[in-house]
Amino acid sequence: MPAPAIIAQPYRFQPDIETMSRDALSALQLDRLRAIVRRTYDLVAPYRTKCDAAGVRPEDLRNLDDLAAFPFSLKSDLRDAYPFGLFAVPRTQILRLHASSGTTGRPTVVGYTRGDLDTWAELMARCLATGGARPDDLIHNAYGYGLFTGGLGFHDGVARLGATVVPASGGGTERQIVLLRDFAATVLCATPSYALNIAEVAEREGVDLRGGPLRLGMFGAEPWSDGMRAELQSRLGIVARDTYGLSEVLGPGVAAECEASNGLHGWEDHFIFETVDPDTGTRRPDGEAGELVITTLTKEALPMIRYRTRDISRLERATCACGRSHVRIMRITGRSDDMIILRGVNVYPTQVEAALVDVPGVSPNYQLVLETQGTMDKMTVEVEADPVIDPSVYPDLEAEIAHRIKSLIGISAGVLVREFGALPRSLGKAIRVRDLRRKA
Ligand code: DLL
Repeated sequence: MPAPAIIAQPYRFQPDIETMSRDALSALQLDRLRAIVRRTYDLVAPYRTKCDAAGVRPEDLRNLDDLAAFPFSLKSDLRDAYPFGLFAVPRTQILRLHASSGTTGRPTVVGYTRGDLDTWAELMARCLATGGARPDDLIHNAYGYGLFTGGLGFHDGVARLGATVVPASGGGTERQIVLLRDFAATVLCATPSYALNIAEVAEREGVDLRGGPLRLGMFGAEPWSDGMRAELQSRLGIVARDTYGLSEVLGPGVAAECEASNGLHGWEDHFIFETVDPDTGTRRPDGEAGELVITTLTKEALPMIRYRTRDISRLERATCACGRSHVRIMRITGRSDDMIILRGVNVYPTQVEAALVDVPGVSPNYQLVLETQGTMDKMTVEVEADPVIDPSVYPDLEAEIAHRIKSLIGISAGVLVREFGALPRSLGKAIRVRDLRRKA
């Protein structure tokens, strides 16, 4: 008898779950949703108050659509309950705390039980494998370790995958490059802006990462454009994949891009994803852009029902070419908070990034400077020239960039080309906007 043909299957961390039928997923979601809403209502007083004010009770949840009647959870709920007021378990059952500082006010504190840490590691391993990482990889983790969820979130995921982790954290870029080269890393985990910093420093130090074993980048934690993806792929000699998450519902590990590179699979056995109109809060149909709203289905310490992420995306529910059935969250355009309204036109920093990165002679280091001019807002795009460009050419570059921004986005922006190295380098999440506008 001939030997059975070996069919090469793409590696999946949890194949049965990742390809579960939509019906089975929905049934699982409804069971878990009813249980978590019940628990949160019973154990988290601020949530109970909100439900009572909205006139809804856990027993009103008969099908998944009934969730639309339940109140949203907001970042301000976490701030108001600072530090532990939304926890559904006693502090003694919390094994780890993380926090994000944000730009204003008190930090947002999140907590994890043993069970939560276990789920997180599993989902992170699933994301890494979905992006293309394998147990035999050597994974250099340049997400910041500490209160930020990126470093330790990826760290535990690599351990669960069974690969080798290098806990590099952010910063000390010259040393990171030595480690990447000497340990022969195959996967780099970092924010895209820090990965660009690594690429630049490697080029400056004469270390060729492109020709080595590095083959995959697992990037996320900030918005980035497809142009930036192309830049990172060619400068580092890798495939660049997008991963998404936020501390309030887990940390990294919520969604990851697969080999089909057509949106990020959001793990529906642990979350429900909706999109809503950012102004009115009404649900948007799948396929239409809106604010992403996430409900956790299994979180023990900090359950979140209908959390408003402020992130703008759209959802696609058709089964992906990779065979995974879980919803696809299309690339996040940006946060509604980061949207700039310039003379009536809505602009996200990533749109400007997309217009910039293809212009020969400029590097993708940029900042948008907002100022008040009379009664109007003015935006100046500051961008760096490549080191080899003679300053006499800067005015031509400025004119070309202004023209591209006008034709691609429809706004008139000032452009200032600066010499290479003039703008700050990212060690984690890049600061893309300097807002100098007078506050009313
Ligand atoms: O940034 C978690 C994370 C770490 C995700 C590492 C991916 C990789 P926070 O610090 O709470 O958590 O920030 C969450 O970052 O609401 C988005 O606005 C933004 N963000 C995260 N991933 C992406 C992405 C982590 N892939 C906030 N694309 C989110 C665009 C992203 N924005």
